[in-house]
Amino acid sequence: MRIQRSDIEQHNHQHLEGHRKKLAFIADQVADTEKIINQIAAMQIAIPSWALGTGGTRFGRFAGGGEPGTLEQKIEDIGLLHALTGSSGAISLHIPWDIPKDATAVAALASSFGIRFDAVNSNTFQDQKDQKLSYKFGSMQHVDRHVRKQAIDHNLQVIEYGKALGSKAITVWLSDGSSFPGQLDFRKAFENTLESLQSVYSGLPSNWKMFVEYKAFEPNFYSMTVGDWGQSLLYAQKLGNQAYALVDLGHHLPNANIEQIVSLLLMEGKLGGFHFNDSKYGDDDLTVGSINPYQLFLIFNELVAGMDRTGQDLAWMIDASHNIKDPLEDLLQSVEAILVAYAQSLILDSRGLEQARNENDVVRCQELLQQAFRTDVRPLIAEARLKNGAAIHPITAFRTLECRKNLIRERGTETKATGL
Ligand code: PSV
Ligand code: MN
Repeated sequence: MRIQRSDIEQHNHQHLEGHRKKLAFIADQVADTEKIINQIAAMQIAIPSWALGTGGTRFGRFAGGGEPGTLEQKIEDIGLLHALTGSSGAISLHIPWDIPKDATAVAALASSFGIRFDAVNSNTFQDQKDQKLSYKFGSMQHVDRHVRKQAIDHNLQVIEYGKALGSKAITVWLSDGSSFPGQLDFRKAFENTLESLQSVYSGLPSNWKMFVEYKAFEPNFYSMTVGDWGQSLLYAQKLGNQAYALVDLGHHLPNANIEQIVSLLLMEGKLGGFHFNDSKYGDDDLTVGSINPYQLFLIFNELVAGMDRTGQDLAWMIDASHNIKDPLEDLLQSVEAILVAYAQSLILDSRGLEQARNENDVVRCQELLQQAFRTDVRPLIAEARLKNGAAIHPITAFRTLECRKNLIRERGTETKATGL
């Protein structure tokens, strides 16, 4: 399904008057609204190719119908999201779940929707059909060098797929680790992993980045070989200046201060990218901003402050896939939550905050933060969407245009997207 410009125009026409009133109200309270709206309009968030189908748990999966069965259909779905939001003009591929068979045709299709290819992701956390050696006991950390070699070759192959599509980064997330004490020599596991990553790093094109993503737990439950930001940073520092740590919100132990991690990684010039999601208990893969929007805002404050100071450019991606909502509506909510947190951090009186910090005026610090957090910035985001030719209210438009019904009509009810 392709959304027509006239559909969006009609939707916007219906909501314009209400929108203008709300915008005038916030423009009265916030300085520099024009600049902020432009910054919001420029923000692009990558959609992972594995989040377009219904997610599942190990207990079951309840498919909703009309899911994309091919990479081409996934690109069409992101095209739909991008037409509605104007902020999701990028896709992140997971290999081998989504191998582009004809790279030129796939790239042309994506560009017809205004979509570019973000980081490509490798997968050595599952065994694939016809794969020679198993990753049951790890991949890059493995005691057998043949398994390590297989994992390295896979990552080099992923880079090749990415090159053909115009990607400029590879994200390596390893499920390597151990589930029982005594199972693993931590030091050897680290050294093997580093050596394997070095082999991949040496195959990296000079204008590419490598993101080393960490996770504290799951699928291994005693130790993870890239288990926290310290280990990620250590690998990235040892690899070289094209390597960075990648932070995924759901990959921390409960109550970790993620905003502080972000701040320090940015200080070191070693934060490469971000995976957005939300969680209550673990890596729950919930919609961004659905549980803890204040944390998201605090993280964005650090991102914005750090990027302003260092001019670093980050890769933003949603990494959530759960099992209840329509996956496209879920992604629309996630994109909105990211933009809300971004906009709130842009309206923050950062000079005032600096002054209050220097005066140890803790009360004022909190007042300033919460003033920004409690401002309804949604009209600024809707205005940015208007500028981008997208919809004032994406979810309302998705429903009025009966997007899911159309997708089911085109693809049927018995569809299953590739992914976990
Ligand atoms: C692992 O939990 C992760 O966050 C990694 O980014 C994977 O690539 C992705 O989820 C999909 O399993
Ligand atoms: Mn992730």
